[in-house]
Amino acid sequence: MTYQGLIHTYGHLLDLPIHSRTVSLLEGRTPLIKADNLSRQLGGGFELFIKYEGLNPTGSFKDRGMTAAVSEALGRGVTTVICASTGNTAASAAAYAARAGMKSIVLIPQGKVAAGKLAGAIAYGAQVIQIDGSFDDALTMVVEITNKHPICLVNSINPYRIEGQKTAAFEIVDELGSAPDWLCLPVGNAGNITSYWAGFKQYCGLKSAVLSSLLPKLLGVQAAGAAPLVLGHAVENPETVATAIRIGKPARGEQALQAAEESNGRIIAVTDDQILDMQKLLARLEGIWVEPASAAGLAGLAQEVASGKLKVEGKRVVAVCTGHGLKDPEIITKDMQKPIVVPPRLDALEEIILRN
Ligand code: AN7
Repeated sequence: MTYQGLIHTYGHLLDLPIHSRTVSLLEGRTPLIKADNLSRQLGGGFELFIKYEGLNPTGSFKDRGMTAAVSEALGRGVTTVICASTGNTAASAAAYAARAGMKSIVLIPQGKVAAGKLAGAIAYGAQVIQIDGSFDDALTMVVEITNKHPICLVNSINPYRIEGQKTAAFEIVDELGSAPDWLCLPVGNAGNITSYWAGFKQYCGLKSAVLSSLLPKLLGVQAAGAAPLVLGHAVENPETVATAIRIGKPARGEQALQAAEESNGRIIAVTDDQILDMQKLLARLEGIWVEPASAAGLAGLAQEVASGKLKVEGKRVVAVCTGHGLKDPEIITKDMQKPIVVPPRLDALEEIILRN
């Protein structure tokens, strides 16, 4: 049968009201790619898989939650949705709202959103408003405005976002036959780690009574300049090259900490250099180009394995790569030398490519 999207596939496992009217772009069913070259580079002896969420319709995992949130909103007669965003939520909300015939408004931190995300939000017809402040300021504003006006909030405070995003855990279990030993992923506003944990608990619980032995340990990874869950307090001026996770007061921070603890995992931080090095390594060893934030989970894994704090020998590890590299091309092109120019003659080409 042809694929009909996440709500069609997993709707019976999601807590969505019956008034929901499905809005789908056939999101989900993203590949789980075995990454043997990278596993070897990290010392080997374990199975590493990349859950490539950048292959969702708008280029990030946000589409999983957005199909659920917008479907619920449409069925309730909502005409306008709003979100604060570091970029990916904005593009996703705008696309699903467009498909549902709704208006979308997105608030973004001024100058801190990657080009592909901003362009997406505009292309899908959102009203884009820059806030002279942080993501956290923008989130406070959208919460306040939706308390006052009949506009639907589609940030991950919206419970249906979490329901939709649980489906990534379901897919991983379906594909592997059981949960992996470790799941590593970036943490920003902490909706995704919350969703994965809820998803694994629900789906593995269906399959066996001895739940705890079947659940993965969670390794949540923040950027060092935006690591409130590692520091134990909000960060007023978060800074990181991984703008997607440039968040100082995660809305679901408490739940994220609880999920990590319950799973016997943890939340750690990595530097911007570690993130960019991993972005490059993944692209060059595996042909998988992700945006910087999406490399954070793997950068955290590499750090823990190298320091001996995480023993991966014989284990199965899934790294969630949340967004596509095309979202943020400038990170790659800003420091690079312009490609060489040659005249349109074979001898000139030969001279260049055979030189060394
Ligand atoms: C690529 O779009 O918060 O911990 O406003 O875009 O669930 O917030 C994006 C977050 C990881 C963190 N990777 O997920 C937004 C936004 C990418 C992201 C995260 C984001 P959460």
